[in-house]
Amino acid sequence: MTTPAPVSADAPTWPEEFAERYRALGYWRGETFGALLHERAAAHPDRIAVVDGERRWTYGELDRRADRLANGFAARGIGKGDRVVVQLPNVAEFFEVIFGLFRIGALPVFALPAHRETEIRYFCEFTEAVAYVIPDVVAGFDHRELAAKVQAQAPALRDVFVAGEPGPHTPLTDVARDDFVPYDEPEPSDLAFLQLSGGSTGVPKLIPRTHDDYIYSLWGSNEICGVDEDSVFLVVLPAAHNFPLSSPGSLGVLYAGGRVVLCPQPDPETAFPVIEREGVTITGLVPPLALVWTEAGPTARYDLSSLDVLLVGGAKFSEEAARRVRPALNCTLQQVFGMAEGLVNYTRLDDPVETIVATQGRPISAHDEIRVVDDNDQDLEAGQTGHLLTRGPYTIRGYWRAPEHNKRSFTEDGFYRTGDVVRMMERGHLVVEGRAKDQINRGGEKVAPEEVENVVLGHPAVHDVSVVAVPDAYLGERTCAYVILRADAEPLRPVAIKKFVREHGLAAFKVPDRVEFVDAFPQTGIGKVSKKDLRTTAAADQ
Ligand code: AMP
Ligand code: DBH
Repeated sequence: MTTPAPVSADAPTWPEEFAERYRALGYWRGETFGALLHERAAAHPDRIAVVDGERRWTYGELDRRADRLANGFAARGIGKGDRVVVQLPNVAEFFEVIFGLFRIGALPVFALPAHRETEIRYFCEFTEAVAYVIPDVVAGFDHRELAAKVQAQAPALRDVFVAGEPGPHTPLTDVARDDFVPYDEPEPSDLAFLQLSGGSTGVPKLIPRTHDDYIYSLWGSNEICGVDEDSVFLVVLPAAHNFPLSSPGSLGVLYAGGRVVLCPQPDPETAFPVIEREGVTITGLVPPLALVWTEAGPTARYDLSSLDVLLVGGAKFSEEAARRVRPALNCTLQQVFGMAEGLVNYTRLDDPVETIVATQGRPISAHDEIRVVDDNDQDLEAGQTGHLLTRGPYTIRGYWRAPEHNKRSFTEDGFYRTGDVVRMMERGHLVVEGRAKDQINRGGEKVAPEEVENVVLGHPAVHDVSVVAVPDAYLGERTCAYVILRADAEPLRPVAIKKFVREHGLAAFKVPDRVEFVDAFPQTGIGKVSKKDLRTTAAADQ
């Protein structure tokens, strides 16, 4: 078993005075995920916790399953602080796996189902993951083949566990054991998992979250979103994403003793009958999906009357679209502006309609510190538009193993530079006005241009490339790659670049939507590529 390095070596944590304050204020309750599932299962063993199609697991069953996996993981030498990449779609196994890992203090690394070889290899190598948990085949893609390739390149990766037909790997069902295998339990202040950042740099950043801080964001969200033991939450977005996981998400609902229902696909034809059948009361969507649901709502053949609250976030939801939610779906809209790094803002259920449709909400906590600053980090007058900096009881103080990047992404006194440009309204609500970070928000799916550029540059015919956002009515933004070919290269078609990116093994949402060949890039005064001018050209050429 590996001995984990102290947390402080991997990521900066809260200075002791802040930690003490957050405990004294009652935000950090000294709970761990493993222990809280035990408690809920003891209090109401027969209540349903997770529904996946015909499968219905009670709290008792989820708890037993997590225990059996914890024993099995421990028996295979997985222990406290070890990293395990978890890439599962919206299936019940996701919960037994993560609670099994939480219990032994091993850290799930939350990959998304869309991630492919490049991302997975990076997560496995960078985190020195000892195991990787996958489904068998999803939408025609065989995750077992990808796992075999990655395993050949990541020396630390001992095990691949499969929820389904295992192929050459180990079936998850073989891991579970009834006999107790001793393990070291985590402390509430220990890391619980590594979440992913949408990022703006060449490689994704890993976000270290502790039991204490994340659990606060859960019960804090529950209070604001009205989640209690009668809540039925539909997981429409990928379960591992921070939004459906924690805002208030599946984990918030499990904390409250409610019911989590997994939706395999996000379209109304799939989701609406599940809402009717399970009496779903609350769910969360990204703006493009919210548009599709609002269009389908009025003529739906299903009874959606159980739905009380629709959370929309991940990208800016236009005021116009926001106004349509209640008439179409007869539920309360709650805008949510959050980030896996921490800070989450919600409009309140009893806010005036104008606030609900025209702002992205205010922070969970009275102790979320918000600063809106100019380019020189000087605080602006109330109501002015500027960069959002934040610090608080559930916002990280640094990314995992990224000391250089942390110097840029955090101020000396620990504020996270969100990269978002906001304006604060009188009662503390934030309006997202734009973005300073080099990131493209494709309907809630974040694309770091630099990561895609690095891949395109590997094409033998490419001299240079610049990836920018193009406005899009449906997704908000799409991606456009401007490519300069080598002087001696044969002409290429755009599809060749797209194919190259896909074959390189990047998630499909990162493949450029549009590719334009140019002879040169517009330049800024000092000769840098002017992404601003490229964006203007891209928008005009649509
Ligand atoms: P990540 O850091 O990858 O978790 O992505 C979080 C980012 O998504 C935020 O910093 C914002 O740029 C964006 N975002 C999330 N929710 C909203 C929202 N409701 N409106 C506008 N942008 C949002
Ligand atoms: O976009 C996000 O990352 C996000 C959006 C809403 C998030 O992490 C969250 C709520 O918690």
